[in-house]
Formats: sequence, structure tokens, C-alpha cells
Amino acid sequence: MVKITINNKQLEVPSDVTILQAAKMHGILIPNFCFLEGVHKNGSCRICSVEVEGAKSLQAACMTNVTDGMVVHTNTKKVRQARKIIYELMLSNHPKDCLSCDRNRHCEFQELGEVIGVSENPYEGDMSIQYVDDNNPSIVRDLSKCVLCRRCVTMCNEVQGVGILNNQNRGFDTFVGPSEGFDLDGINCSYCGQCTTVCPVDALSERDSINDVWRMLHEEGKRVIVQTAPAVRAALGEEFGYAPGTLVTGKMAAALRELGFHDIFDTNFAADLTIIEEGNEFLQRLTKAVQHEEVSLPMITSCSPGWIKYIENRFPEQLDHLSSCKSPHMMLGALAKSFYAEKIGVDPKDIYVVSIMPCTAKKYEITRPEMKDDVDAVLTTRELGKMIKEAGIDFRNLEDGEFDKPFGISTGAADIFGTTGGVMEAAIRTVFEIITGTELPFENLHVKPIMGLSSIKEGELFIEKATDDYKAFEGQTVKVAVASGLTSARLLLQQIEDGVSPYHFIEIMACPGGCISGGGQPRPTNAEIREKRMEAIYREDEGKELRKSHDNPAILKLYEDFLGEPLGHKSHELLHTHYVK
Ligand code: HC0
Repeated sequence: MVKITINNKQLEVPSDVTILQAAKMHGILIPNFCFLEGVHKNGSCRICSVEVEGAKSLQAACMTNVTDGMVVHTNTKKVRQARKIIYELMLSNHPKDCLSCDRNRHCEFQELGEVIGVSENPYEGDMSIQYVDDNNPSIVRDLSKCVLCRRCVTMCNEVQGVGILNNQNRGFDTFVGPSEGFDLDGINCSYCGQCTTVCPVDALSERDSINDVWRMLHEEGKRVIVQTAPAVRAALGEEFGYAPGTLVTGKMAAALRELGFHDIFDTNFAADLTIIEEGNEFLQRLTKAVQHEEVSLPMITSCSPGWIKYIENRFPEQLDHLSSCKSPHMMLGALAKSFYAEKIGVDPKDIYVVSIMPCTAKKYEITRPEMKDDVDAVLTTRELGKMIKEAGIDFRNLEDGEFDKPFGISTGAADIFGTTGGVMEAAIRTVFEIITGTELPFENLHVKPIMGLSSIKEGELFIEKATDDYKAFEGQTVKVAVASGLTSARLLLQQIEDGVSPYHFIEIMACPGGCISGGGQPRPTNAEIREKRMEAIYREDEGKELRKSHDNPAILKLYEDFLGEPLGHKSHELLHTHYVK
């Protein structure tokens, strides 16, 4: 600990924190802008400038570590003037069309102006680069709105390790983007959208699909089916002022019905289905391994499209490790246009499937040629929030609604897909029971070592006794790993490439923490909010009567009436795919 003085208050603070952190610990708020909690220092905007006695110039509070005896002033005339000038210079190169901007009243730059007390725009002149990159299905970059805070650069490089966004050029020509001025579709962007979650203005956002969906909802003769991802219910409420971690499953279903969707389905149904297909695929591979046959292990989950794009870009020689399962929402789309279309007597051409996802990469996923138009549009959680507001729906006062049958029935195992480790836990709940004929012997069915928000987790299961079909597994230990965030994914892939991976099964999600912090979730997402959303996901699971995918009666009926058996002919035709280099 060290002793410092801020604004004449004597404080004791840890010796390894910055002035910004020390001040915050004691309730002293220093305006800041480019700072991203929990990651490397950035220091590009200098809005957090403070006076430090003995220093020749103002210091950036986010970049300067405290020292014993330091005396800091955060609110002097000099400091306030400096902040104002910095802000006004940033504003001089920013469009003034706030009223029609998508981030109006949700813009951190606008809020900062209020805090600093800037009410006019004294500097007029040339504007730097005016370019909009909208040549990909997921993310729109509007360089005219970029304020060069470089939060996206930090996210892309240090958190995700993708490394495609950087400062380019110098001086007035500086812009943030891929090198040589490429658009995102020309380089190895994973479309994870994490950059859109930290952008303080409207320079980075998801590609808007709202108007396409409105058009279909108003089109005569269209059957518009909607499905919602596991993580959306744990975050949508934030768009309507609920505290992070508030579950709004029932209100979300009611709002979707009011918006005019004809069938309100749940991606969770297809998450249960994924466990049956993926679980059996894993058992098939493991059986071969136990019998010393050639097989690609570890098997890796394939439901996160940002992750799929990453492995294709960076480790294409490892594609055989991916499960052949399509992601759950694609499975549901495929079933909606086959099994369900037949059941309700509607031509699949007249069915339009919309997925509400916490993810920007899902917008890209539906355009992949392997996916055969299973899903027609993806809206992010943020976009759904906007649509509900546009329609004048009083979300907070809605009576809880319900999903429709049969694709609205799901188990707790599907709920936990929304957080890192959830797909693996759901798979273990089923696979363990198939192998041993007994329920997973863990408290509350949870596989503790793979719970929580650590970016890499691992666990193992010893198979002491197995059923007759799986006798060969007795005495074996199954090793699993879970990674979230692409930097962590890279570490596990490197192990495979080096031939030292100890695992049989790996879950990978592109976004840190999994889908709860997807690129399309409400802003902001930080460590505290992530934790709250994760707890909500586990609450949803624990509140369910059925908590294992193989107990879902609607899934059992689907196999009986339509699919036949897991990994059967129909499943391969509709629910599986393969990725090629
Ligand atoms: Fe996810 Fe999914 S769990 S990727 O994280 O598997 O986006 O929530 O919808 O499809 O189910 C995201 C979340 C999904 C899919 C599911 C998977």
C-alpha cells in the first residue's frame, strides 16, 4: 500500500494501481474515454488528464501509476480547460448529426460532452476520412464517426488476438482499420463483433437487419418464424433498464408475439438436439480411439461462427477436429423448413426464419454456402431491443408469454449453452449417462471445474463402470477443456498443432465468457455484468424440471416421428455440415 493525496484527501491505495483506479476506489470520478477496464493501458485520448504536483505537464490518470506521497488534483482550472480543449478537438472531426445517429442518447462521446460541460462546437474545418465499410454481412465501420480512441484496437489485438484493427497512417490521415486500407471482408476478421461492444460511438456496429424483418412481417402470405438464443434472455432486459442478470424470458416471448411473429420458437430446443447429435458423434470418435482406430481427437464444438471463421483463417489444417454439427439455430432453421413446414402445410419457400442472437458472426454464418438458407435473418439482442421500442411495446409491463410447441420446449442443459463451459457441461450430462447408465454424480449436475469465467478451464471424468455397449471405456479418463475468447482458443489449437493436446473434447466460444458477452449484446459488457448474466443463465437451468437434453420429450418425439436416429440419414442431411480448407 502507498499513501497519496487526491484533491486534498489523504488516501491509502495499493501500490500497483493507476491514479484513475486509485481515485475510483475512493469515489473520485475522473472523466475518461479510451480506457477499457481489465486490459492493457491505452492512453490515446488524454481526457483523464490530471495535475500531479512536481510533474512538468498534465498526466493521463489511466497511464500513470501511483507512488508513495504523490499529490494529485483532478479538478483544477488547468485540468478542466485541458479536458475541454481535447474534447472540442475530437468533436471538430466528428459529424454533428446526433439526432439521426443510431447511438443518439446511448453515445459515450455525447455523455462525455455533458460531463465536461461542452455545449458548443468552436472548431470548424476539414473532416478527415469519410468512408463506410459495409461490404460484409456482420459489421459496419463508419470512419467518419471514429474518434480514434483505439478501444477496438485493444479489443481486437489484446483480448481477441485477431490483430486486424490498427492505427493506419499519421496525423490528419490517421484512421483505424486493417492495413493497406482493406475492408473487413478482405482480411481475416472473425466477425466476433467484440469491437462493436467497446466502440463508444457509432463507428462500429452490427449490420442492420431490422428493416428486412419488418418487411417480411408485413408481407402477405409469409410465415415468419422467430427463435431466440440462450443468452438473449439474460441480457435483453438491460435495453429496458433492468439490472444486468435479470431474466426476461417470458416478456421476450410476449414481445415477439406482439411484434407479429407467427411462431415463437426457442433455439434452446435445438441446443438440446445438438447435444444428442454432438454427444453421439463424440461417442463414435471416442469408441474408435479406444479401439486404436485413426480418428480426429480432440473433437471441438462448432456452434460459435466467429470461432469457425477463426480456425478457417488461422488453423485450416485442424478443421477435421470440428464437430460436423451445424450450430443450434441453423438446425432449428433447417427443421422449420422441412419437418415443421410439412406439419403445418406451408411451402418452405413461404417460411422466413429469424434468429435473435447475442452474436454478430451469426449474421455472417447464415450467408455461408454450406448452410442452404436455413435461416433468413439474424437480429442481435440490441436490434431486438430497438424493434420493440420502435413498435411502441411497453416491455416492462408485458405479461409473461410462452414459446410455441414443438420447438419451444427445452431443458436446463440448453440454457447453459449461453455461458462459457455450458455446452460441455450439457454434453457431459448426457454422454456420461449414456456410457455409464447412471446420472452424473455431481452436486446439482454441475461440472464445477468448467464453470466460471476463466478463459481456459479443464476437467476430467473417470469411467469406473460402463454399460455393456461401452465396456471398452471402463478405466478410461475423459479429458475436456473449455476456452472462450480467441486468444485462449489459439493456445489450445497450438497444443493440437504441436501434438501435445491432452484432451478428448474441447468447447470453444469466440467471445470472452461465451455468448453472454457476444458482440450483439447490450452495451456495456464488463466483468461485473458478465458475471451477473452468467448467474442468470445458471438460475434458468436450475429452475427447470428437466435438466438433461436426452430427457426433452419434444426431442424424443422428433426422432420418433421424423429423424429416426441420431447421426442417421435425415440428421446428416439437415443437421450436419462440413468445413473445407
Ligand atoms: Fe450462442 Fe448457440 S449458445 S452459439 O453461444 O451452440 O450466439 O446464446 O444461440 O446457435 O443454442 C450465440 C448463445 C447461441 C447457437 C445455441 C450454440
